[in-house]
Amino acid sequence: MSTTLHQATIINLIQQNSTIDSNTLFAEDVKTGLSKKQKTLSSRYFYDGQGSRLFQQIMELPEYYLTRCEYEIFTENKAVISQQFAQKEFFHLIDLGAGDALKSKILIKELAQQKSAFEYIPVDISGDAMQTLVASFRTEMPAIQVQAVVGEYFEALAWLHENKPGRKVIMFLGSNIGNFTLTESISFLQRVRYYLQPGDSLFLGVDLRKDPPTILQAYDDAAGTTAEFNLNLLHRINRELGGNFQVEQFKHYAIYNPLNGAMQSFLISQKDQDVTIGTTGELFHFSAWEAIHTENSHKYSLDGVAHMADQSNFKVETVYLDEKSYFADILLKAN
Ligand code: AVJ
Repeated sequence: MSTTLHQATIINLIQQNSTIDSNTLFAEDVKTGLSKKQKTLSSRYFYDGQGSRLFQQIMELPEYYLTRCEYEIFTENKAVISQQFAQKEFFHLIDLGAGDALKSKILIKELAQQKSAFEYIPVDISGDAMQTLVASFRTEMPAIQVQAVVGEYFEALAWLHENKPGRKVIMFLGSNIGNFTLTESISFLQRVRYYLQPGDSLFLGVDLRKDPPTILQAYDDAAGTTAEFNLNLLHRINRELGGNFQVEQFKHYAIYNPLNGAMQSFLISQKDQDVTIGTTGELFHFSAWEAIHTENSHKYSLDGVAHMADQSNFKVETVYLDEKSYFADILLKAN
């Protein structure tokens, strides 16, 4: 649905029937993950309505430094970053997983002040988030051209490839790349690179390696919000797939491995128990203290990022750091 009355419009790439499809996909992924010898559930399923609200709370926790560090980088460097983005010609500023776009708006305001010619294209799987974002642009910055896209990252990039030719700057912020394994993140970067021309850019946010307890506490906060966020995955299975998880019989557990920078989260069964999933009729057994692996949040070295860039045909142009060097936003140029 789009209208000429506004500069800010939304396109929905998710098919009408997708509630059924996405539920089936969720059920299948749950079945596959819980059937494994080492049980897993994908972190991509954290973000239902409740999970998204809990993640908003996580971003405000004193222990969760990531968001504040990236906000600092944007605030301190907005003039230079905007100049690097803008160059001469018109460009598309694509924000993968935009959410509330709190950090992106800092740059957008700066770009507008510098009178840059650009269109802002936030991409998110949450239609609600994109409605809210578009509405906020209509009131806060009505002059900015905004084309929100509701869909999966590569579905959106394929649509943009067809419909929005021209120079592109893609942002992938918040260390969202950290949920991928090293192999997955290189193939992600290669797929992103496919949609870019030489000279186009990728602005990548990554959480850096640091004193292990600092990292660990960010994923095991004192208030228990991260535990609630992790356990919500079981509540979601109960709600959407008719599961009968006794959620209080599971506990959140987080470890950091300084050898490979893998911050890992688990849900641990505190007793011997069976769980059935109503929609598929599947039964899963949990031994006492058996773990479900639910998330990786990788931490990087700058050399590691340079290696990933190398493997995906990007060149590291500029590295922006916060004062403590906890987090980096890295401008990569497509070769
Ligand atoms: C949204 C993937 C960047 O890994 O830090 C926060 C999600 N998980 N606390 C992260 C998350 C637990 C977050 N990302």
